[in-house]
Amino acid sequence: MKMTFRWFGKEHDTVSLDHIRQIPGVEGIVGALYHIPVGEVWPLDDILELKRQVNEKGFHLEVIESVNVHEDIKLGLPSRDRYIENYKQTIRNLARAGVKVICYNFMPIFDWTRSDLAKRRPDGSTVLAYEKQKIEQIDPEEMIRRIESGANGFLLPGWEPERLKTIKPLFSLYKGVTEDDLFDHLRYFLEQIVPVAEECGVRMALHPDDPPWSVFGLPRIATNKENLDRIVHMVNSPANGLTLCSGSLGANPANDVPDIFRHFLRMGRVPFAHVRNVEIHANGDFEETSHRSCDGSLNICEIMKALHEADFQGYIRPDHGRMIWGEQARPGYGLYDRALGIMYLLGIWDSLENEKKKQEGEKTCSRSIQV
Ligand code: DNO
Repeated sequence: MKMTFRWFGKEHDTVSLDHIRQIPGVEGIVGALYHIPVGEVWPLDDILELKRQVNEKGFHLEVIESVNVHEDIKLGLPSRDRYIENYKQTIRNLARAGVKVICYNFMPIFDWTRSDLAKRRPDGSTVLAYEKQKIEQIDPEEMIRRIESGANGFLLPGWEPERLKTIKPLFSLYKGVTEDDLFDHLRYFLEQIVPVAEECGVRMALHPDDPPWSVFGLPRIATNKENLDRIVHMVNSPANGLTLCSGSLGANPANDVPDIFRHFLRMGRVPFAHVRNVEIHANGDFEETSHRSCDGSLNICEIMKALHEADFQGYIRPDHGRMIWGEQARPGYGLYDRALGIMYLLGIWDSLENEKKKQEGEKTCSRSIQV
């Protein structure tokens, strides 16, 4: 397991690489080029510059989150081919810079969706939260305004203003696009990009939809075990992988997250994992919590156990953290609670490793006695 930390770059993050260096166990930075419009090729020089900054502080840059997919590809428009060619070139450029995993998602128009970016928890921390009723009552444009005004002046990943300017025409383009259409459009995309990823030694890692259900009437497909299974079978290659995100999948209590992890880990399709906790309320609303199992609805210990049992060699990162200790940062992406999250995840991992070593030690011991 290789521990990583998401970083938004010198100009866009309150957290510095020097801060991240002081979190025990972090080996790599999960980065992206935020100045390249969706659909355009990521220039090699810009990637190399990011890599230089990250390497200079002793980290690797082997995971990218995300190379976003142009809406024309998700919509299956004839213009998609040009964007797919660009995507292939971005994969090649990233591979030349040593990138091994590319995280992406296939959610129409919106990335992750929340009704509240700073809901107060009983301990005084604030967290990202989702209330169905609030989402149902607002129109998508109002939603964007709220997200923008609650973002503490930061650009939120997946909510880039230039992409969202086109929201109204996009909604009409999605009218009539069904889940099966979206599966077809994803298949078309994967059939073209996975061979390129294979050739370059890169693994694609689809992020599940967050939350894992339809919002604003738009189709969503990366929502549960069955659909993810359908997706990994569309192109049978280890390069067609998943970013298993416990918090996204776990927002639906029907998703048995440890079971989903075990299933896809057994198949060897999990190059990247996001681990965080959510508290699900009786009416289906949810809010994010600390990473600790007893603070939320997910059994994080069991999820880590699934990774450990599979001898997980991929990349992992703590996911969103609460805003604590007066920190002012991009919602979900402060330093403090994500650092606490890492210590929790590593604590579980280390104790599992310790047990394993003890058992192996005992085995070796008893074997040598028998001999
Ligand atoms: C939110 C993130 C997502 C994720 C993308 C991956 O904080 O988990 O924005 O990066 O969905 O493509």
